[in-house]
Amino acid sequence: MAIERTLILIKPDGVQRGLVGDIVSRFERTGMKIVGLKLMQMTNELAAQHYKDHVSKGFYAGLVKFMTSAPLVALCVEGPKAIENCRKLMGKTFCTDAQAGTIRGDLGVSRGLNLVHGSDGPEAAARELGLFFKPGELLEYSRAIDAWSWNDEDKV
Ligand code: IDP
Ligand code: MG
Repeated sequence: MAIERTLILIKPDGVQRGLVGDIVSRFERTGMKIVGLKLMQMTNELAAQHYKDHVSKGFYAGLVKFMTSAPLVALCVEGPKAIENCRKLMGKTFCTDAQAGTIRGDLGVSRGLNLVHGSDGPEAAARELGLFFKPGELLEYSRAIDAWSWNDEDKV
C-alpha cells in the first residue's frame, strides 16, 4: 500500500467560520498522520503558482481574491492512499453537489466557498507541498497508535 503525502488547505472561509478544528479532525480521525501544519496568508504570488492550471478560467480572479483575503491553514497529511482518501473526505468541488458525510457536504452550502483544497494526484501533491512547506517543516515521527491505524497487513 503506497504511503502518500498530500497538501490540504483549510481555506479562508473555513478559518473565518471557526471550522479548523472540525476539518482537521476529519482527516486526523481516519488514522492518517499530520506531518505539517501552519496558519498563513496566501500571497498573490503563491496563489498564481498554486492555481496556475486555472489561470484561463472565468473564476480565476475571484478565486485568487478569495484565497488571499484572510488566513488559511496548510496541512500535510500522510497515510495509505492519502491523496485519494483526502479527496473522498472532502467531497465534490461545489458544496451544493457534495454528499452528506463529506466536509463540503456537511459544512458548506456554497459553490466557490468550499472550505478545503486537496491535491488531486501525486505530481500535484509533490509540487504543491513544495510551494507551502520548506523541507524541514515536514516532520517524520511515529505515534504509538500507528500500528493500529495502518499495519503490515495493509501491504497484502
Ligand atoms: P477542486 O478544489 O475540487 O480540486 P478545482 O476544479 O481544482 O476543484 O477548482 C479549484 C477551486 O476553484 C475550487 O475548489 C473552487 O474554490 C474554485 N472553483 C472552481 N470552479 C469554480 C466555479 O465554477 N465558480 C467559482 N469557483 C470555482
Ligand atoms: Mg483542484
